[in-house]
Amino acid sequence: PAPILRSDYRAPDWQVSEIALDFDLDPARTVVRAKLHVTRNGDHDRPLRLDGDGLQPLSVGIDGVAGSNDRWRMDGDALVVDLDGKAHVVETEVAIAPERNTQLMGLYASGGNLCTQCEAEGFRRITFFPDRPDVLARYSVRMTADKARFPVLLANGDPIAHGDLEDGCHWAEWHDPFPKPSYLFALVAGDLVANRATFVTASGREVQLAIWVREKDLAKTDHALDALKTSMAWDERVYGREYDLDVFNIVAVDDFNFGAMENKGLNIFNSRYILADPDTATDHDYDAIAAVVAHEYFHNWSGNRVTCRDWFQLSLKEGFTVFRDQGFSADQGSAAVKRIEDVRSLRAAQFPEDAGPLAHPIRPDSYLEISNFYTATIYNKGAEVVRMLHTILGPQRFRAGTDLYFDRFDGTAATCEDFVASMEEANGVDLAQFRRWYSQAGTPRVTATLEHEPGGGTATLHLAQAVPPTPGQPHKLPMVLPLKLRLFGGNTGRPLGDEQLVLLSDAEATLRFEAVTERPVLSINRGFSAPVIVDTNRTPADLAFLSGHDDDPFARYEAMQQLMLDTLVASVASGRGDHGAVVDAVRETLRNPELDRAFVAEAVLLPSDNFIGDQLPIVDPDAIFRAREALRRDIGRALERDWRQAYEDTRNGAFEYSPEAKGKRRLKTVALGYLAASGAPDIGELAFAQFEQADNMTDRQGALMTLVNGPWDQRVAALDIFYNRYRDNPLVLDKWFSTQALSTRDDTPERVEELAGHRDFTLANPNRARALVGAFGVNQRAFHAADGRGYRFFAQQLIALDRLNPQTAAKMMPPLGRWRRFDPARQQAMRAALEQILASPGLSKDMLEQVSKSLA
Ligand code: HT7
Ligand code: ZN
Repeated sequence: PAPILRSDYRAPDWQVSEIALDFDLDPARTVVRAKLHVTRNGDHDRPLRLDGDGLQPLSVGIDGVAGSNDRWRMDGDALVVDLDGKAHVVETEVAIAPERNTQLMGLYASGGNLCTQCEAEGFRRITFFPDRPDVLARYSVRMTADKARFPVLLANGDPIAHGDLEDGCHWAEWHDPFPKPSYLFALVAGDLVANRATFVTASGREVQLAIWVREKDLAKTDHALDALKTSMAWDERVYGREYDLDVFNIVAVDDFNFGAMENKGLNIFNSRYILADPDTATDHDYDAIAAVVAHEYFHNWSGNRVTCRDWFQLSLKEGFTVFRDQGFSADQGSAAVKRIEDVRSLRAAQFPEDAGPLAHPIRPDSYLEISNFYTATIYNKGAEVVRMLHTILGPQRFRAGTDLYFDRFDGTAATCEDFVASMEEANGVDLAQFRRWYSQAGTPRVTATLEHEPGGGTATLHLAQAVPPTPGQPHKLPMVLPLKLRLFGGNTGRPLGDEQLVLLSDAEATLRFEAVTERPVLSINRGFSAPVIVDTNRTPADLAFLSGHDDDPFARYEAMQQLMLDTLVASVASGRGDHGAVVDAVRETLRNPELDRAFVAEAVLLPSDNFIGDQLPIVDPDAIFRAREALRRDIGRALERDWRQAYEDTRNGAFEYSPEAKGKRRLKTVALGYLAASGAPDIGELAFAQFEQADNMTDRQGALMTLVNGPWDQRVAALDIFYNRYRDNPLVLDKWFSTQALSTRDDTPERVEELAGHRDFTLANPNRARALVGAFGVNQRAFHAADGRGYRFFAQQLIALDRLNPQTAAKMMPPLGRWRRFDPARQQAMRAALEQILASPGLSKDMLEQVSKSLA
């Protein structure tokens, strides 16, 4: 298949002002009738081309005349209609089978209910339509279904009317007054109950909120509903954005390719991001639920009211909305810890993507399959780019820019360029060079060298930047890098001057600091002000000093991470490690009573195996594991009393979901992990007791993880107890699978193969597939087992999954594509696995793109 190019964009030939959809809903055979009011866009004689995917028209009508077959034809999957006037009405009828839809795109069945997923190109699996985001239409929807089976019928917008029919069926009509692209269309038919609330907007509009789930899950929806109300108020306060319909519905489904979907007025969620109670959801789950509820809600403005002109502009809505949800979460608890978590996930997912065969700019130039571009680069690096604008402009000017953007582009399909131009125009600034962030892929690397003559009064900071080559982009130009920095006196610990924001825009720059009378220590990229890698000439002593004294919590965390990383990289190379500096720094942080427990837990955690591997020219998973375990053991042993103390101090009373209680639980799990690493003989028992006595999932899963990574016999009992207790709860059963797939034990590859044959394992449910196969792919040591069995297993699973659900399969593939980073034997085995996937019959376009780019 030929790639789609950004440079080929052309405005649509036809616009659709209105569409009326009529669904006769049945899982086996749903009939869809669509009536489109189309108008010719510009002066041309091209026919109307309606996208379809696997559809056959049962009938086509033009301007009320049925069956005029000489005026339409199929061109591949598309329906092409010859029209001679300026405006016409085109009617189509198709039949689809939701229960056979394993791709989970279009209209499909989940848990006995029917729901839709249309982003990016799923609407064309429901009806013929110009399925592109710059065609905005007003939608009216009528649904008819068996009333006993599907008592609830929901669609976008506001409910208009409903009624019963004589044959046991009922119907409902919905109308969405806001013109929208087809990717925001949604309907749900099901046996559902609602948790309801009312929200009154700043201008006094009363909005009926409802979260729809199956009856058994109703008690688990309060947290999501609270998060929704908090998000609505936050968007009014921080961005001046109000909700605009009378109802806002959320539906949770168990089978979903992604986290959630922002369909206008009818968000559809993976149940994982809605359902929570203390017994089944961890603190991390609770936080993720609030973040995803907020994210989807915020899309009502950044995505729905202002949408994207084409899919190359995806980061316009996703990067901006992630930035918005990160701001929301930061305001709900510790902003510093939130920033640390966000940077940790950027480094875990986006940095490797930017350094590998699938690297792309946040505004890509081409794609084969757009679903492959819902990436950490588009989302998380996209958010970092928006954050840099916020940093450079400051909060007020940034807000002036977003106000202008929302006002000017409301009701339209915009581009990344429109967003940047709004920032420029609202603030009278020139962002010409900044635009390179949209076009250049790769993580910039900054070298910062601080020099100071002992006894002299001047310090000099040399900064240099380089953006590495990425596929299709061998040469790069310098970027604009907003670097927050500050100097501290290495003897007194005093700050030497204020924090500065330096905009590094040339390849090199030199800064001078006067009146520096003591040896300065550099704190740089504070708050992770630019998404870059920074190499400095700081000594281990400098890093240890900053880890205890920097006044920027992120920089403090970062100094500790760098110290740990430098130590680990040195021990991977030499096979031996000098762990004293890290142990001392961890002790100091752990014993500091001023620090928030959540921060301490993040700061003392070692970098992951994967992140250590990312620092090395050739990844040796076993050497990395050994070095990391040795450091963990030494930190555990040297500070055993401190860990026991921290563990005791963080024992809390009854479960409470507050930032403080969460911080304590986090530190408790980290302390237990270090105690386990210390080799202390009682840890199996301690962990098992925590596992059994826990009144919440964070503590229970924390203990299970410790047991599953270790040698203790209690591991087997705990896994059995966990399984039997939660076998009917799919979300918790996912944790049972993923905890084992992430285990650091030697026998993990065998165990994972065994689990793939477990009666509860299925590739048909994306959460389950991700829990086992996806988690295994990021378990560096197990996945890269020297005998290559991890690769063979992974390839087999991906091939099988690709037949069912290409999107989910293709998204899990990247760990296999990083073969260039490994030794020749692993390279060969990984390539063989990729070739095997490529040769499998009927491979999807999704997988073809990922695998062939990875082999290129
Ligand atoms: N905008 C939504 C993207 C999405 C999606 C993409 C491809 C396939 C399935 C999907 N489900 C949802 C989610 C979001 O970013 O808010
Ligand atoms: Zn989004």
